[in-house]
Amino acid sequence: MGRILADHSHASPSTGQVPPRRPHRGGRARRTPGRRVRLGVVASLALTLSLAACSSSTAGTTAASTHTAASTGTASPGAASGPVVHRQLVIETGKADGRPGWPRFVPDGFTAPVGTTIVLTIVNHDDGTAPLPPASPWGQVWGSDPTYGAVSGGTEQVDGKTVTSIPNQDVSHTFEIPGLLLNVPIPAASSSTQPVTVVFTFKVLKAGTYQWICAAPCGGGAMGMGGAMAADGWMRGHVTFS
Ligand SMILES: [Cu+2]
Repeated sequence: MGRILADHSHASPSTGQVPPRRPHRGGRARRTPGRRVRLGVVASLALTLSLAACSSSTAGTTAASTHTAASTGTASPGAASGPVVHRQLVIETGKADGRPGWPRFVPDGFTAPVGTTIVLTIVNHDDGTAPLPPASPWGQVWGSDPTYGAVSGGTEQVDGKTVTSIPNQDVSHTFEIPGLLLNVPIPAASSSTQPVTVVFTFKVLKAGTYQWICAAPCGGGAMGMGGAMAADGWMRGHVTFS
């Protein structure tokens, strides 16, 4: 497993406290330099650490279908009432592009209407983990704080199962929008040929263009924050709500 530094992070959402926006990334997780951990070999020697990647070449798409959901009759602010749009992101591994160690989200962003229920599907083909520090809150699903402009139920579905968090050591990537205090943790695929699908439903109340980032140290370099983590179009990009 990678060596990990203490996370200079915020209070857990379970405390009920509203943490400030995340600190600069340099103060976050640290893992074994430039290496990712393959599932199934975690107990092996450190030399087994490798830049995990799969060979899938599945192209990402942004679905744009819109429909109106039937009224649920619930008062939940994240309930799928009113117009619904679907968006999809695919996490490819570097092997798909001949660049090991450069996983990326495809496409690297999307647009959606403000106030519309957004059903975001993220298909992860990466079977490697990039463990978060044990105290990191970014293994949890975030997105239910309207003061930040986003609301949802604080849950996601992983291959159809509803969860509120992913164990930090099992996180492969996250889709996080710091400006909206929104975070979608994504576990590793079970294999290079068996992707995992995460579905997150949310609604953005504040129009604007926001940067999204991956909170997991899945890139290269000593801190795992280089390479794909430091380049737009790979592990960070922008989304626009208008
Ligand atoms: Cu990542």
